[in-house]
Amino acid sequence: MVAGKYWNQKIETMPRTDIQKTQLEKLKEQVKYCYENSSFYRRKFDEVGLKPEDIKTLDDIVKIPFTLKSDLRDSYPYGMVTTKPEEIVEIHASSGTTGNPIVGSYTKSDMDMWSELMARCMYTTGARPQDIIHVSYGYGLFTGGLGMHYGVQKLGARVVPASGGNTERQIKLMKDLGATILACTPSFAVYLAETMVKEGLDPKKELKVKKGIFGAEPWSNKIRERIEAELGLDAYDIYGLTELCGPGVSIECEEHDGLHVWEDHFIVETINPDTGEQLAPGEEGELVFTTLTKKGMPMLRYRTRDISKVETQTCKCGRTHARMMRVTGRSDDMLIIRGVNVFPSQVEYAVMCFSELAAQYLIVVDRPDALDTFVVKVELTEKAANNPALDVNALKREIGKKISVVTGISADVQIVKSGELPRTEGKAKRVVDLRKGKM
Ligand code: DLL
Repeated sequence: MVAGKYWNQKIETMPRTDIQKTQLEKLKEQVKYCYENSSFYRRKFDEVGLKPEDIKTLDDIVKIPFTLKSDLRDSYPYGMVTTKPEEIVEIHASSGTTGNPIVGSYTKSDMDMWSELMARCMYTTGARPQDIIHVSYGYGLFTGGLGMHYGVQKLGARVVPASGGNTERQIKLMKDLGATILACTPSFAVYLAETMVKEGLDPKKELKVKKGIFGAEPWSNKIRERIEAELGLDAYDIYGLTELCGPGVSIECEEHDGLHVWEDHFIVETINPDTGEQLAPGEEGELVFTTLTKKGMPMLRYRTRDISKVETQTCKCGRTHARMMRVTGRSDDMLIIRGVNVFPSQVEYAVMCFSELAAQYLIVVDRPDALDTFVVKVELTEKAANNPALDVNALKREIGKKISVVTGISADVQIVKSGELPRTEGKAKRVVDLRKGKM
C-alpha cells in the first residue's frame, strides 16, 4: 500500500529538467508512433513537410499541426485509431458538434494509464484506501463515472457507483453507506445540498463527506464556497476530456492553487486561439494537449477550446508538475448543460430533421435553482402552421426525442408563433445563456 503524501513521489516531485527530459523522449516516440501507424497524422505531417526526426527539442512541438475536434468528427468512428482493431478494449464518447459523438478508443495499456492517473488524482486530494467514495458522475459512455470508478479501485478504496439521477436515493445511500468522498459535477453537488435542506436535513450533520471531487464543467469560486459551506467539505477541481482519456488529466492538490497536469503523460501548451501562436507560462489562452503514452488514439497538439493559463513554478505541495488554472470559458460555442457538452450545431441538426419547422431556433439555458434548464424554441413553417391536421403536441414530443438522442439530454421544446424568434441581419443569435452571473 502507498503511504505518505504522494501516490508516486519520484514522479510527482521530479525536477522540471528531468520532466522535460522524459517528455522529449516520450514525445519523439509518440510522434514516430503516430507517423508510422496513422494515415491521419502521416497526411498532416506530409502536408507541412514534417518528419518525426525533425522533432529534436520540446520547442519543436510548434512544428506539429494542431488536431481539432472536427478531425475526430470527420474520422468518426474509428479513423483516429492507431492500433489493430482487436487491441481496442473499451470505448467512451462525448458530444460532437453534430449528430456523431466524439469517440475515445482505449487499448489495455491506455486503460492502465487512465486508472493509474485517476488513482494519482484521488490520492492527491487526500483520498486513501479507507475512504468510501460515492460516484454520482454518469456511468456509461461518459468518462466521468467509470473514470472515477477505475481510480477508486486502483487506489484500493470502496466505490459506490451511484451514477446520476434519483437525488433522494443518492442522499439515503450516502448517509447509510457512510460516504466520505463525493465525486460529481459541481452543479449536482449544489442540487444535492439544496435537496437535503428542502427535506429538512442538515448535510453537515447527516453526512460524513469530507471531500468532493468536482469537474466536467466550469465552476466559479462562488460556487465552490457555496458547496464547501453547505456540504461541509473540501472541494477539489478535476479536469479532463474524452479525447485525452477522460477525467484524470489534471487535479488540484491541497493548496487549491491550480490543477496539476500529469506531465509524464501529457504536454500542455497555451495558444492564442485566434493566431494559434504558442503563449508563455502565465499568459491566458486556449489549452492544447499532446499525449505522450497513448496507444489506441494518441492526440498530437489537440485544441481543447478551453481557456486557462499554465504556471510552471513548483507548487507549495512540493509537486513540480505544471498547474493549469481553473478553466474560465471556451473559445468556441460549446455549452455545458447539466454536465453534458452541447453544441448549438447539434440542436440545429435535430431541428432541421423536421420539415414542419422553419430554420429559426433559439436555445435558452438558465439556472433558476441549482440545476440547469434547457429550452429549445422553434417555429413552424407557414405551411405547417396552416395545416389543420398537424398534431402539434405529437410533433413537440418527436422534436424533444430527437434533441435528446442527438445531445444526450432532454430539452423543453417550445413551439412559438411564426416570426416570434429574433431575426438579425448579421450573425444569428442562437443561444441565450442566462446562467452567467448566477454561478
Ligand atoms: O467532462 C471528463 C470529466 C469527467 C472531467 C468528470 C472531470 C470530471 P468530456 O465530456 O469530453 O469529458 O468534456 C470535456 O468538459 O473540454 C471542458 O470544456 C469541460 N470540463 C471538464 N472538466 C472541467 C473542469 C469530461 N474541471 C470538456 N472545469 C472539457 C471546467 C471542465 N471545465
